[in-house]
Amino acid sequence: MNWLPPNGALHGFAFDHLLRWNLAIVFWLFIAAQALLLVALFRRKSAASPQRPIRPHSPAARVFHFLPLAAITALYVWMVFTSHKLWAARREAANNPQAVQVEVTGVQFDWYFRYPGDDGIYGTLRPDLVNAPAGNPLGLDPNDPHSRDDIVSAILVLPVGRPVDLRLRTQDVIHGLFIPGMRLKEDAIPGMLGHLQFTPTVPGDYAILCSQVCGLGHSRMQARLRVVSEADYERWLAARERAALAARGDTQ
Ligand SMILES: [Cu+2]
Repeated sequence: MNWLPPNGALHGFAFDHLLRWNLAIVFWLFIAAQALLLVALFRRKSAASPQRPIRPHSPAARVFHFLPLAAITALYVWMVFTSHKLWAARREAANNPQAVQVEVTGVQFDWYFRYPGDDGIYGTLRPDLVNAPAGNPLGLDPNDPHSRDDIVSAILVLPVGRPVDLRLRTQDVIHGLFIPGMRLKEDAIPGMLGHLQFTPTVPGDYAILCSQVCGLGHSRMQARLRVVSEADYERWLAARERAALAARGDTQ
């Protein structure tokens, strides 16, 4: 039974493996708990007859009762540590200079993706300049030289096989960046910058959703991730860069 969407990320195999283990463990624990409940129910019924009064538990029985509890505790501790390792690897900023830098902004009800351009530095954003109909949905400051080459896109394009560092922010309420095909899910919190690191390994198109109910248009807050070859990525980036500079009246 495979009901997970196709995986396109390097860490996805470990993620799916852990998810299946966790589901299998809780499934069998559930079955065992229900079976024990039924056994106890029927045994109590027959044991509690007036001829056979219920005996207090012996010390040996107490130890026997403690053992399954200790086993389950150990199991849950193992589940916490293994999943935390995987979780932390996606979020601890590693400052990898090879990583493709993209800033993701959630806005009711769109996702915007900003590439820092040739200088590799994100330009200043000013909330008072935010104006989506005029082509400046993030409020790029035209007076900041670092903003000049920034590229703002409605689609996330990434090269295959290269590590990616997503910087996550929101312009209004809490949004949840959810890319099922990349096994990524992280909230964008007002006033905070989040980080997500991963490596796409399979070219193709992937859905980007919002996993937090962020308002009336929440269900249509969707975007696309397109994973392409390194050459196609460079071509796309150069074309967008030229378009961005032309739009800002700068042809350098
Ligand atoms: Cu949202």
